[in-house]
Amino acid sequence: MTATATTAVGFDPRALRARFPILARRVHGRPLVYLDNAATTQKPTAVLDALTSYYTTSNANVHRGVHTLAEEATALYEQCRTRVARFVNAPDPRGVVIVRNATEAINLVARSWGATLGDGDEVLLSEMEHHSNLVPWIMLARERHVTLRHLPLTADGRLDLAALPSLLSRRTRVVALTAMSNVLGTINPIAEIAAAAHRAGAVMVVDGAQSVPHMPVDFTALGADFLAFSAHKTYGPTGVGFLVAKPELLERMEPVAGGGEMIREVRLDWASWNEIPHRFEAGTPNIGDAAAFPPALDLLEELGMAAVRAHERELVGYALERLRALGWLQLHGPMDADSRGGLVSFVDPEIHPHDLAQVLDTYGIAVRAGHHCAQPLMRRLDVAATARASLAIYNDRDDVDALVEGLVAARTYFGLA
Ligand code: C6P
Repeated sequence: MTATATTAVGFDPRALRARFPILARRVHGRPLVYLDNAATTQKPTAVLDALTSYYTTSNANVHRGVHTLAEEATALYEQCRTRVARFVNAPDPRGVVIVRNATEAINLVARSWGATLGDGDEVLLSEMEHHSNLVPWIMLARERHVTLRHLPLTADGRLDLAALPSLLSRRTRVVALTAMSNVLGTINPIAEIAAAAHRAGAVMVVDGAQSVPHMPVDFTALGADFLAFSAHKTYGPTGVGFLVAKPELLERMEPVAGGGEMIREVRLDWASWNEIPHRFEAGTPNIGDAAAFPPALDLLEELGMAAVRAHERELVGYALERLRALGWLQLHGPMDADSRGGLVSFVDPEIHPHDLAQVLDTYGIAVRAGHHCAQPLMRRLDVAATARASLAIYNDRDDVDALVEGLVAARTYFGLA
């Protein structure tokens, strides 16, 4: 075991744990080692308090009342929008649509921007996408006879950029890529690809579900047109996500759901639409969870996203080194910590990933096993499933050591050691 230490960048992950009450719990009589942060992160007390405070002091519907509670609820809800815009350096909070999650954000683009596509138009994706950035486009392709193309991967799990010129053409209307793979950990060169997409006349959709919580993400500097991410993977509540967009693109888009709040005027057989972003937020939104998200952003801003990335970069480098040294694991994705975010997918050739995850759970270690909602990538890697450990601000080398000890113990458990 290594001594607890402040990271080179200046925050102490172990000290941070005191701010996440769930991390004090025990699982099967052992201290919880939570390594499933790519699925969802844990929530700090400040978020839990904000949720309680919203419901105990300010609960009301938004944008619809002149009474004090309604004004407070609206201010809290709109503050979430403003804070998200600031956090990702979006030019204008009017470009931030509050949705349920990253999935809904991408579906909104595929349905609404996608409605401007037709026969012969192309959407460029990649082989490493999560189902959330595949299925909405498959649905679009079925409806509108759009052709889907896919950037292939190199042997070490990066986007094969050599294939880009042959896949990107004047027919390409949308390029939609993950900024960081939830299986390989690969961090993709989005700014470079966005520039190429724009030269071809396409819009750039960025799936930021895994990048926004773990590294500095600058919507403007990336050259993104649309960016999707979820609060629940960013230390915030479930049920809230964001589509960050260039306002001028949203202005040109039709709503995909009709109802209250999204209209300007309604007659019996006719309606006109509200201003952006409200045009895309039909019905009563998830006010409470939106109100509770800014404290999560406060925490990340307090640490600094460059420091968060430096911490996770150091830790994933350590994890790669230790897991590799075991000698029997197949590791997926680039082997250098600079090219990847804080997660590692691995396969023990003798133990099914589900069995491995179950044994690790008996040691209090939470990892995910399965296809990680990336079945085409599993096929490309020629595996049915992987186990995956994913890191966050409150993890340290002790957690990686516990994982390694758990993997050794699993071999003993299955009579392989
Ligand atoms: N991945 C995991 O890997 P939602 O469920 O909408 O909050 O996020 C969807 C999503 C989109 N893109 C990427 C790259 C993702 O990793 C995810 C969610 C989780 O464990 C759940 S499958």
